[in-house]
Amino acid sequence: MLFRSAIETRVSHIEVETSADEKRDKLGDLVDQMDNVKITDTDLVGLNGPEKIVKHPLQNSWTLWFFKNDKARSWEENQKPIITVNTVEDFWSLYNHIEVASKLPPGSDYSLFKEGIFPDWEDKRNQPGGRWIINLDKRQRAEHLDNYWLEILFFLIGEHADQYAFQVNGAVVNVRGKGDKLAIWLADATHGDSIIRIGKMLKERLGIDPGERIGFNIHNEEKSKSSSLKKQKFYV
Ligand code: MGP
Repeated sequence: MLFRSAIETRVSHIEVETSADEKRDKLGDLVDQMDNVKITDTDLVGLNGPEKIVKHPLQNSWTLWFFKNDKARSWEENQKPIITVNTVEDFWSLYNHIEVASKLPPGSDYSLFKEGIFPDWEDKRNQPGGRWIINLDKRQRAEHLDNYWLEILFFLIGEHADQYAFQVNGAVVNVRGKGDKLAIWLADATHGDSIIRIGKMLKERLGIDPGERIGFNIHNEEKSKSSSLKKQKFYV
């Protein structure tokens, strides 16, 4: 929250929709609108010389992707990169301009991945990996979805996995009528220690009851097997 006010002094050339309905209708357009958006120092108004705000660099650059469930297109084609950010301020600027996950139409996803990683199982940096999954039932959306997603975003951009941060490729939120899903995607499914550590950190950060179990799926198994045969290799 520290950086919100600083960011709000900026003018952006992204149009901000006003009503929730309008936002929903225009989500497809949002992807197009944001296609060419670059958040730069020129977005700072009237701040020159010593007053100029110094942006706080993130350790990695992160790309936000939006998945729009368009049946006329392939799964891969429905994944659209929105923007890449590499400072705290640009992250907030982006976050403040987009709809929260709970307001997205069912079938949509947001993904935040390290720059250069496509948010799919096939990307060479995802292939050997897997994901920690948090399933929410329908009633949990209002209370948890947006908070959990924001906590996960902080976990990523703040490199909260510390010495295991090399494992963290990205995260996805799936907004679904049947129940939403959140996942943190890790790079290497053979690196048991770091997987368990990250799973525990995730549970703790989200305040998930220690008695509740979450599972880690290996991408290769998810790709090749029907959901009834999916195996979860790790639990915390
Ligand atoms: P989903 O969107 O991850 O979850 O996968 P959803 O909608 O809850 O469905 P469920 O099957 O988990 O209950 C839905 C479908 O999208 C998958 O069955 C795949 O067909 C496709 N899909 C999902 N992912 C993550 C990928 C991916 O990484 N690559 C490709 N090629 N298809 C994917």
